[in-house]
Amino acid sequence: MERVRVGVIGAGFIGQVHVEALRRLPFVEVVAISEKDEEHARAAAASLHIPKAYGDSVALLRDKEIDAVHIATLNNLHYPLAKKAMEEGKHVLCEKPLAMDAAQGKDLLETAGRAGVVHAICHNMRYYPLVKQARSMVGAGEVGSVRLIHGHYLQDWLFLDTDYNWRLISSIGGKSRAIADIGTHWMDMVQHITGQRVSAVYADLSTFIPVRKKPRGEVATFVVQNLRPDEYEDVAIDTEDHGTVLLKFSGGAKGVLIACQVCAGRKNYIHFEINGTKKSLEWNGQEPNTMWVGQRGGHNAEFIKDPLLFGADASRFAYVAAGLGEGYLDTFKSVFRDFHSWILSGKPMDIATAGFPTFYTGLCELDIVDAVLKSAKADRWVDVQYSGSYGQGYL
Ligand code: SOE
Repeated sequence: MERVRVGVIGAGFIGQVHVEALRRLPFVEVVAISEKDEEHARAAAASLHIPKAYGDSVALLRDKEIDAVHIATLNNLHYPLAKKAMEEGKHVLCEKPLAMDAAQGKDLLETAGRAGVVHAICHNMRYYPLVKQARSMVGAGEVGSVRLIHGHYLQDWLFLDTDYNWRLISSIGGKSRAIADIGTHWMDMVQHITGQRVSAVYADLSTFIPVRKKPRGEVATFVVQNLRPDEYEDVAIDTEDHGTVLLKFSGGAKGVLIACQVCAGRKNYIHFEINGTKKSLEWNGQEPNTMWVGQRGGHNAEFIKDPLLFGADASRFAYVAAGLGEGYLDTFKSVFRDFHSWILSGKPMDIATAGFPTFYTGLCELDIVDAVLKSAKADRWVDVQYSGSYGQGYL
């Protein structure tokens, strides 16, 4: 195989991000795109200059010219499309969350094993260069043993009751929203940095806006519409706007995550602070090219993203020199580079050494979300029951 030929399913906000990032990899070719019907598929293929358009995603999956597919659809389509894709022998990269619950996630992981395909979940946040550097510093012992892991993922795109999106509806987005949609990004990122797994949770979830105004027409992610009152219908919301989750980790660290999609002024504020027995690290995704390094008995420091100063295992995730900013879109290039390089290598899939987030990572995140929902309902600590058996390999 000289190049990986890719089909992208879904041309919404994130589907277009996938196409753009794939086009930045010289050994990948985007040959097809699919959408919910012929008209939308042709419009997407025309505007993105992609040779083939499919109004039926299963037809795309049957296209023999395609080696790998990216699933960038509504969450409730992830499971059936990923399963069908693997049955057609396609390698699969799926957007998060992997499926609607851990049972579906486990079935996808087992199907991938039987099909012998390469599989990945798009937890891109772990690919920010300074996040990789934080992992390198923790791994090298510079931070000491990690005591506390805390932070947020805050947004405001669902702040108003007229803000509407498919993620609000549990039958499409899944039983959990704030935690599954953005909280899992944070949890994947901090587990990746520290090598510690979430072992128990105590969650408090809130739906601050129980009834929302759904526009009668089409709605896209991060798009605001100002309509007349009669152009809306009231919809009861059954998913959380907010989650505060106390955390225990496998290496003894403690922590807390606040994930919320109705925080005025916070756009995509993913933030962590890690306090160890030697140093502390703090970083946020809205200013991704600097990291604060705190220490006792010395000056604190501001670490500017600089591949020349990075650990050997982190420098390949920075594409340009210090002072030249790298951001959200670059993280997709990096996770896709790892996934498609593995496909190109022809190596059999190996979850423990893949180095990129796999379906097993996605399954572990679903196990955590299941524990969060159980804890919020029971109002007590719940141990995470991991349903896969690959140990720590995914972190
Ligand atoms: C909406 O919250 C969303 O698009 C998430 O679904 C993405 O995973 C995140 O990267 C940006 O925000």
